[in-house]
Amino acid sequence: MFTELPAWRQAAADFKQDRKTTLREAFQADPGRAKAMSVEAAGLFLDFSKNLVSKKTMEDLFAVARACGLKEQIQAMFAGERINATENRPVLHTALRNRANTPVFVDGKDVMPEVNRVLKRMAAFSRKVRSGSWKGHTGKPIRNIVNIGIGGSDLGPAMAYQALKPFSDRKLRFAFVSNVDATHFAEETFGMDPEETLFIVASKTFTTLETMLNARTARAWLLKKLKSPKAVARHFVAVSTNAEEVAKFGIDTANMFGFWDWVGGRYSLPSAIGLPLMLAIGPARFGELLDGYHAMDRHFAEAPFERNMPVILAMLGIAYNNLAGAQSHAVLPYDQYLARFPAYLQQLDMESNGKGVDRQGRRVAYETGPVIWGEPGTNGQHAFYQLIHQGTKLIPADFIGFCKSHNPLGGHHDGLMANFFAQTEALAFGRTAEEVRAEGVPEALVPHKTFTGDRPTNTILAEKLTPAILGALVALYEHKVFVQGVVWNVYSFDQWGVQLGKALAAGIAPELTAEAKPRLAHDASTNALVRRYRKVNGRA
Ligand code: G6Q
Repeated sequence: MFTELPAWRQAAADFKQDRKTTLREAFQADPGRAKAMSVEAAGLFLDFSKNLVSKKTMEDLFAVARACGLKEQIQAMFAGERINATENRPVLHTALRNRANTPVFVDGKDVMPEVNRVLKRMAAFSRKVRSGSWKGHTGKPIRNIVNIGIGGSDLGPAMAYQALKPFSDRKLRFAFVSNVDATHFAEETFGMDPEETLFIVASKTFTTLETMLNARTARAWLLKKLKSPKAVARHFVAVSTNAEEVAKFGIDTANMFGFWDWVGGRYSLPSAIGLPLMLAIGPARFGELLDGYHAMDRHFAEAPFERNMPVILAMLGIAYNNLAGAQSHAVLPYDQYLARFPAYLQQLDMESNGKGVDRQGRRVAYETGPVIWGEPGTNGQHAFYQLIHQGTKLIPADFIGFCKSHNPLGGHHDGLMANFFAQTEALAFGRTAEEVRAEGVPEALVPHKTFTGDRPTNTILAEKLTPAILGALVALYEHKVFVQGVVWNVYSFDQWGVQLGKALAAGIAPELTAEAKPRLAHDASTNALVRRYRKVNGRA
């Protein structure tokens, strides 16, 4: 257990000591603090100096990482060892963007030729659709592309499509349908012409209830207008690891883009799951995204922990989580294109490290993954930042911003970034009662207008939001999550919690629709709710 390591005890003692010093004092005492506590990698600049830690505590935390065998575990992941032990699988999303093309072996077989082959097929298909040479059943080019998938088969491409919109072909309209609520399908496809619409059914297993139901609805929607079942071949492609189920659904496996069981759903954006993104931004830009991922992968694998961005973020998060009682972590992108980034990170982080037993199957005696949340700035400032500034909870936050905007209109970007810099400054240094008084504020209001400061933030700054920068950013968080999983000794690459919901819903579904009154054997609450639903729908 990491909590029993001498290095951890040292970190705990030093961190306690650090917290007696305010950030104002820490910055005053060390003019070199900002420089010393900043790193640069893969086009990202990270300033972590506004954290409640001294350089000594950081050293302790790196010693904890070392004592947990982090170096060896990083190597094991990149080398394709079966580190996803509960599913007996390697974890090789890094192979998907291994631009150096060095061999990566799974069971003695190099996976790179297959990875490259699928990328080539995706590129060829994307070129056809983008150029208009891929025609629909009635000979019209494709104008609408609808991705049907959920969780890992939705959040990545949906987030990245939005993030990289300035690079996308604006003649194509993209939609992402995930929810089993038919409203999602109905609203997203509203006004689309089936003759010009291509569906991508994205599902690793090709058995997920929501996705299969949406895919069947999509097929019916298409055939209602196009009549002939032959149309399906021109309007449906699949992204999956399960060729058998794809064929059963009626999609020609020639129109299937594969990936592998060593790609976790929430890590699958750089696999064929990224097909809608490639269709939007084109194969070359998609390649740049992979380059960005790869640059961060190499940084993570090679940089010493002291300069290693994912390791730094991970160990800071662990300090707040396990030594300061922080329950959540905010991600605040100052870029409207990254509006879905917090939601994407919610899955990445919470599904990976939201675990309550360790790798030995014992209930953990310490806190694991935090609640991840956030919204783009400046919107959040006018909503929930109040609590971050003056509330009683400690909420470490990542501020993500860019020096240049894709939409340099008027003074918007400078205005945005002024807020970006001002917020972390205010959070760190606050406003003392004396400062408030000096402004002539009446005494009764002084406590209300005082800001304690010492609210920790990381600032991640890049030149501009490009495909490569997005790749680096996603990889940064993937590896941060990995490091934390190592220290917390949990399995970050399974998600048994998702399976329970899938199984329970499958049991209740027939009870809702049965003609005859079903024998309900749930608890009293669930039984009553099911009965009420049946009654309102006119069922016995
Ligand atoms: C991700 C999870 C989960 C998964 C969805 C969709 O890591 O496993 O979010 O991606 O349940 O699964 P399919 O791709 O198999 O439909």
